[in-house]
Amino acid sequence: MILQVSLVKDRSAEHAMPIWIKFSFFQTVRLLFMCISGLFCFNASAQAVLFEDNFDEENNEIPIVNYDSLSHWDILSGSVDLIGNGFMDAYPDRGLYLDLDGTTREAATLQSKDSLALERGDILQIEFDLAGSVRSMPDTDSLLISLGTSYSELFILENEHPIDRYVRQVEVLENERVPIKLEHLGGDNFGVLFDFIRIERVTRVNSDESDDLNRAVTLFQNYPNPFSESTQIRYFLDTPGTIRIRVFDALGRLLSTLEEGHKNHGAHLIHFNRLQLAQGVYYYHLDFRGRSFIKQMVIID
Ligand SMILES: [Ca+2]
Ligand SMILES: [Ca+2]
Ligand SMILES: [Ca+2]
Repeated sequence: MILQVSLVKDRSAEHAMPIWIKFSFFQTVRLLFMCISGLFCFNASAQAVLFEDNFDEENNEIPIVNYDSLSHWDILSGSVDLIGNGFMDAYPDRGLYLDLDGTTREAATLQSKDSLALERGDILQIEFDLAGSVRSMPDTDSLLISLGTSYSELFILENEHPIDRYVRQVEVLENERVPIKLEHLGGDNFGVLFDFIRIERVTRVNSDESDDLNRAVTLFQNYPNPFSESTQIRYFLDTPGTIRIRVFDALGRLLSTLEEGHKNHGAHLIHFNRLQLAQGVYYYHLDFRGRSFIKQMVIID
């Protein structure tokens, strides 16, 4: 799996366009400009929201424990609590959201009712908001989020972890029709909190170009993985070129640049020492000709 990941600034809510009763000259020009730019957007890329949910409309906006009637999700196992709107509410400005561990001590596995049709070469932007269980007790919960073979990521969140927006961009490497899956690992009634999620097709890359680039670079899985002290990262270049290898944490913060500069073709090896990093999930990126090749590595104590 090759992930192309970048951290994108949060979007603020888009304002609804008012209906203009009377058009001034300025307003007409503005409207014309919006129409034209809309047309260009439509022609220039296959941008489309494939899935979006913020849970605010569930159950007539009334929070409830062990809620099993989600509009867009099937609960395959376990249970969820629909909280917010004043009920067990850690984030009062978010309407309703989910505690992915209901009150049955069985962590939930959810699957979107709709499957998304993904085509090889699509670039997807996946955004979601996630927090620790935010209760007055020490707790660590895990959540595996996946979308077929195109995307899979494990989050391990401490109780205190405040709600964050995670943004990932991934390239679809094969045609597939797949649901979004949320697999929570917990089982103590206090699960991770999950609110907004949106999956958008932002563009489609030229498959031939993508294949050429995929052939030019191979970034191997680090070994050993997981590791506690040090690991080795190998990569292979089919042609000489300028590369950069960097390590990021799960929030997309740059931790270290391991290598940067011109490299000959052939196999290369880097030793990476853990140093002061806490246990958790990290990413190493190899940048080459404007693309990032990304792999996940896990540090354990
Ligand atoms: Ca919400
Ligand atoms: Ca719960
Ligand atoms: Ca828990």
